[in-house]
Amino acid sequence: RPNYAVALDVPLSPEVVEELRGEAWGVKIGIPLLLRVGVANTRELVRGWENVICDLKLADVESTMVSTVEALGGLCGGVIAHALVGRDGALDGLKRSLEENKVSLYLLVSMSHKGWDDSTLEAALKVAEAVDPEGLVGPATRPWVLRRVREAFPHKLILSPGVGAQGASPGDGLCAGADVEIVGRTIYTSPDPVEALRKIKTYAQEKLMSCEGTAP
Ligand code: BMP
Repeated sequence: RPNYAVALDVPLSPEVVEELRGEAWGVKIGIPLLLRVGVANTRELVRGWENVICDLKLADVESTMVSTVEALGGLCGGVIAHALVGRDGALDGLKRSLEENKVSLYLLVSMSHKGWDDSTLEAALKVAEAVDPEGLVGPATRPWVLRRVREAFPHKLILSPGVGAQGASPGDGLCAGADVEIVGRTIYTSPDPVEALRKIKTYAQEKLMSCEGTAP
């Protein structure tokens, strides 16, 4: 069954968010939503979700990353950081701190936009192998990259953005080995976000049945 994370970069009504909860694996929140409505309202909005992934794209020294997550006061079930900041003085300490608070770490090893330079991919994967996070983030827009991430991490959770507004089709990420596709605009700009997510899932389900490879 296709798993989705809703990228809630703008607020939707609590009723719609609650309905989306019944259809999605998780919700991804980040700087746009936190700045728009604040931490307290964000917490209210995502109450009850099993997987709340805080996408702060952390890419800093350890103390700043740890302090940033602490400032969110237990809001996050998972946190996304850039793999390329490396371990010593950065991700090792972040992971330790997250573990103490039972928060999962997801490492971003490649981004979905055109300008991302995948000559850094192997370096990012090497950092990720050493850090041993809960999961990875990689692009649905470049399936060959996702397949490489899956090859490097056969058993880790892979989250994949780029479906919809950025050009990948529902199921592209899943067919290339991702466990969860992340979708924002196609859902939150729709007049009926819940129906939009249902349609995406139906499309992905059909694609999953016909694609080969490492689909979950
Ligand atoms: P959309 O479906 O509207 O393109 O949203 C994708 C979401 O995933 C956004 O929240 C974006 O910040 C995030 N994202 C991305 O698009 N590409 C990446 O490589 C990593 C991301 O986290």
